[in-house]
Amino acid sequence: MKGHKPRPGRGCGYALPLPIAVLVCSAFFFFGYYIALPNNQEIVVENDVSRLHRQNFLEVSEGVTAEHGVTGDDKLSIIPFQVLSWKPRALLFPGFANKQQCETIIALAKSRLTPSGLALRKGETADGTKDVRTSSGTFLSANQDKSGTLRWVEERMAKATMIPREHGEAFNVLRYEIGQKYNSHFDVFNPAEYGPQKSQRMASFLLYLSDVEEGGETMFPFENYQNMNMGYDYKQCIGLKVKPKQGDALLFYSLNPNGTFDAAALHGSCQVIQGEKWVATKWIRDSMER
Ligand SMILES: O=C(O)CCC(=O)C(=O)O
Repeated sequence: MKGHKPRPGRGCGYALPLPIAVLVCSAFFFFGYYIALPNNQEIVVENDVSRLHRQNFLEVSEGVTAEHGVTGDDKLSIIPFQVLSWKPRALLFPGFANKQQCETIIALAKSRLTPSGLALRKGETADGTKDVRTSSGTFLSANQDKSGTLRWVEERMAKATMIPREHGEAFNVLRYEIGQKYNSHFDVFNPAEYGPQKSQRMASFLLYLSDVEEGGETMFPFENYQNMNMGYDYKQCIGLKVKPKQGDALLFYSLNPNGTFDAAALHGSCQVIQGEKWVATKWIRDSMER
């Protein structure tokens, strides 16, 4: 062993020709790097929303699932979200659905549109409230959609909210043309104004089916309980504004965790200034009774 010293110019200290030594050392380096990253491809995907947008990459099952109960999933669902507000509790799910899914829903709704209606308070008339909501729309249930897209959206939404899909009303698909809007309102029905209710709309889920060039934001004028004492005009487009983007979904809760109404959940649609807005709304009830 005496005098056994690595010779200069010989990679890794062995008597190998230099190009082979470089090759062998690189192979060891990349092998070591690979095994030092166990199962973390999914973590990279989870953080890469733009890649999720491109691939509509929704579920993975390799090596990252936990033991689950009878009604659980054997796959890991990746549903990225951003908390937009705690007052009201509002979340945005970027890239919830893909372009093709949005266009399938628009195509299904397009030939069935009629002027949007309103639930009337005691003493109100359809004529007296016709400027409150000027969009057109239609109700669609998942079993009217042979492509299965609406069913897919419902199932994914049930996972994101952990509220069973049976609590959802039919989708209300809406189209807003230039100048059209929905004045601010609550989705809950105050029994003092609307009469006795069997259940309440506890949460609302909006899937934006199109981009809008300008305007058409979903607004929350009382976000963080602001603007409540200024004699707010329900037509005004102020507060937290969520810009529609095709495929993104917005979820907000109208009931507080203790079941009381959240005043910060007042919301509406700003008027469309340029372009056209398509959105599919699903109201989620606190019980299956209507
Ligand atoms: O179109 C929107 O952004 C809001 C829709 C809405 O408020 C509703 O359908 O209750």
